[in-house]
Amino acid sequence: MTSKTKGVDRYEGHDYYLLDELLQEEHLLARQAVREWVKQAVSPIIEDYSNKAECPTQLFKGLAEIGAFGPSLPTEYGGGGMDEIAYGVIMQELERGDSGVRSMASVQGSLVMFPIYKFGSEEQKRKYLPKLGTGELIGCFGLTEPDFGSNPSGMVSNIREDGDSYILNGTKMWITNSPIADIAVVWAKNEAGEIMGMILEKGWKGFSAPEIHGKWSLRASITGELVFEDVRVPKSHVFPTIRGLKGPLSCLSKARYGIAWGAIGAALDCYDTALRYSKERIQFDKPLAAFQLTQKKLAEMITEITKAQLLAWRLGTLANEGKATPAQISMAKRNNVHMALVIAREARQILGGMGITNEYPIMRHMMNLETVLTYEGTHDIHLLITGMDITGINAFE
Ligand code: TGC
Ligand code: FAD
Repeated sequence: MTSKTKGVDRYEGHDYYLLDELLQEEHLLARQAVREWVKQAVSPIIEDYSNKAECPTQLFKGLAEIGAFGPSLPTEYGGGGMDEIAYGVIMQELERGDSGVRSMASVQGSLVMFPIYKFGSEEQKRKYLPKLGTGELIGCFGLTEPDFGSNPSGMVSNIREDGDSYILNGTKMWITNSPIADIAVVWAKNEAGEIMGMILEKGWKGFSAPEIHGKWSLRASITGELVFEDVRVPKSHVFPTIRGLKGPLSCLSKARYGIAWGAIGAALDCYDTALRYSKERIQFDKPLAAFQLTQKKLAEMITEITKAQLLAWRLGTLANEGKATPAQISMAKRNNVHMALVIAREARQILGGMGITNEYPIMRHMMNLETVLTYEGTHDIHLLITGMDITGINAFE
C-alpha cells in the first residue's frame, strides 16, 4: 500500500533541512492539529467530492474549529491570535489535503475577515467577524470581473449615491464560494472613479450569485459570479475610509502569502506519494526507486521543496516583523506554486498509469495547481511585479 490510496492517508511530513528547529512550539502544535484533521476529515472524502465537482461544505465547521479562519487575526475579532508562520503552516497542511480546502480557508480568513478587520468600522467588525471566525457566516471576495482579471483597476462595477445608500451595478466573475456565501466583500468604483469596498448580504434585492460549472480544476471548491442589478447598499455597509486599488491588493498580499506556504503542502503530498510508490512498485525485478532516473526525479523534488520551505520560512519571519513587501510575497507565491506544479507532473510520471487515477492524489493536485498558478495574480503577473521591483520600470502596460 502506498502513501494514500483512496481514503488512506499515511503522510508524516518531510523536513530535509531540519527546518522544524526554526519553528516554535505553537507552530508545531498547530501544524499537528491540522494534519490530524486533514487525515480524518479531508482525505477520506476529497477524491469523491472532487470527482463529483461538489464542495464539501460540511468542512467549514471543522475548519473553524481548528482555527483555520484568520489564524493571525486578533482573537477578539474572531481570529486565532497567532503569528504569520502559524498561519503559513496551517495553510500548508490544508493544501496538503486539497487546494480547494485551503481556498475555503484563504477566502474566509484573508479575503473576507482581513478586509473587515483592516478597513471595517467598529460596528462592521463586531457584527461580522466573530460569526465568520466560527464559520456561522461564510464570505466571498469579489474583485475580478468578466473583462478585468489581471487588471482590476479597469473594473466597471459601480456605485452611485442615493440618500442613505449607494446603488450598485455590475458583475464579478470567478468568485470562490459565492453561490454559498452569506456575505460578499465587493469592490466597485464610485462616481469619482475611486475603488471602494463594501459588505453585501445574501438575499438583498437585485443581488444574485450563480454558480460557474465545468471546471476541471479546484473541483471540490465552489465558484460563481456575483451579479448586481440596482442593489441598494446602505452606507453603513461601506468601508468608511479605504479608497483605491491598494484596499483589495493588500488583502491579496495576505492571501498570496498563505498560498506561498500552501503550495508546498500540495508538493509534499505528491512527493510523499511518489517516494512510497517508487519503493514498492517492482519493474525489471527492482523497485522503481532503484533506477537512477527515478532517483533523479525524487532528489530534484526534495531539493525544490526544501528551497521553497526556506523561502516561505524567511518570508514568514519578515511578515512577523512587518517587513515583507508585496513584491517579496509575489516572488514566493510564483516560485512555490510553479514548483508544486512541476513536482506534481514529475510525481505523476513515477506512478505511470496509476498516476492518472483518483486512487492517488497526484492528478487532483496537478489539476488544482493550474488554478493556483492563475488566481491571486497569474504566474506572469507576479514575474512582472518582480521585474518592476528590481528595475523600477512598469512593464504591465
Ligand atoms: P498599482 O498602481 O501598482 O497599485 C495601486 C496601489 O496599490 C498599491 N499596491 C499594493 N498594496 C498592497 N499590497 C499589494 N500587493 C499591492 N500592490 C500594489 C500600490 O502601492 C498603489 O498604492 P497607492 O497608494 O499609490 O495608490 O496598480 P496597477 O493597477 O498598476 O496594478 C498592478 C497589478 C497588475 C500588479 C495588480 O493589479 C495585480 O496584482 N493584478 C493581479 C490581480 C489579482 O491578483 N487578482 C486576484 C483576484 S482575487 C483571487 O484571485 C482570489 S482566489 C482565492 C482563493 O480561492 O483562494
Ligand atoms: P487574464 O487577466 O485575461 O489573463 C490571461 C493571460 O494573460 C494570463 O496568462 C496572464 O498572465 C496574461 N496577461 C494578462 N495581462 C498581462 C500583461 N500585462 N503582461 C503579460 N501577460 C499578461 N477572483 C476574485 O476576485 N475572487 C475570487 O474568489 C476568485 N476565485 C477564483 C477561483 C478560481 C477557480 C479561478 C480560476 C479564479 C478566481 N479568481 C477570483 C479570479 C482570478 O484572480 C483571475 O482568474 C486572475 O486574476 C486572472 O485573471 P483572468 O482569468 O481574467 O486572466
